[in-house]
Amino acid sequence: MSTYVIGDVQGCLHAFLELLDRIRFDPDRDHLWLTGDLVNRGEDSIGMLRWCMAHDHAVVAILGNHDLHLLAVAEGFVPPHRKDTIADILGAPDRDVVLDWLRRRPMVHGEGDWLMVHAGLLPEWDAEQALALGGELEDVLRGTGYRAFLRDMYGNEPRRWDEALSGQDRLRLIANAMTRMRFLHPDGGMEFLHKGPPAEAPAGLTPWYNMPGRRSRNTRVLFGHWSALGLMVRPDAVALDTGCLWGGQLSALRLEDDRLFQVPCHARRLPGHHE
Ligand SMILES: [Mn+2]
Repeated sequence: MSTYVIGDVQGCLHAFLELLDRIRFDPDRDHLWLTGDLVNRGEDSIGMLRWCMAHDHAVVAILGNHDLHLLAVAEGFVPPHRKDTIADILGAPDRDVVLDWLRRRPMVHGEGDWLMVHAGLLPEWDAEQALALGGELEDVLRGTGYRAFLRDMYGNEPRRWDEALSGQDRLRLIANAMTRMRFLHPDGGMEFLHKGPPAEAPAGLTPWYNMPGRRSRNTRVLFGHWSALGLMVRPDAVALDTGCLWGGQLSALRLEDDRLFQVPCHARRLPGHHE
């Protein structure tokens, strides 16, 4: 039995299946962790979701910002973006069952010393608190209040963690940190404008995983979302969005021995976008 974690697929089903072939993935024996953003921008988002549902027993897929965006578009709260490629899902005969499955995915997944989240963790959160906070949002998404959350999900405030936060502000902050964050200001406030590589960041911005005193530093945080960062394998943080969309690679890391597997992607998108 092996456990593989794969970075953001974003509907690139062809590359995903090629990578599974490469690692000789056996759904009866192996486990597959997906860092979120299953859909959007690639050629077959509905195919990716159907594959995950069909292999549910072997797959842990967490929610990313593109997945949450799809749910909000499907509810009619926001229009699709110009570059979205989710029409195949919205028009699918099985759309309701697929979207219902997606809505019930976890925000964060922890096992042993590993913790997987789409974007990152705020420095005040250790693994235990991150799992609890992710659970708060998961309960809402799986319950009757999910439409109210999706309707008010968009926005950058509040930017800093405060245990006293409640209601929609608390949920939006959890969602933003776990699915959108890259950089933090010195006061711990989230920055959402800069999406490029750390080396090109304006002065004063620090990648979330390098924040001094980060309480999750003894946990190996597995994440995606940051294609401009690319592959980063450290004891305390592993970044796996290697820009499949932008003509890069789709990457799998085998957790038992840190062996890396990659396949090239044949993207149809223009280079130079970081999302
Ligand atoms: Mn993302």
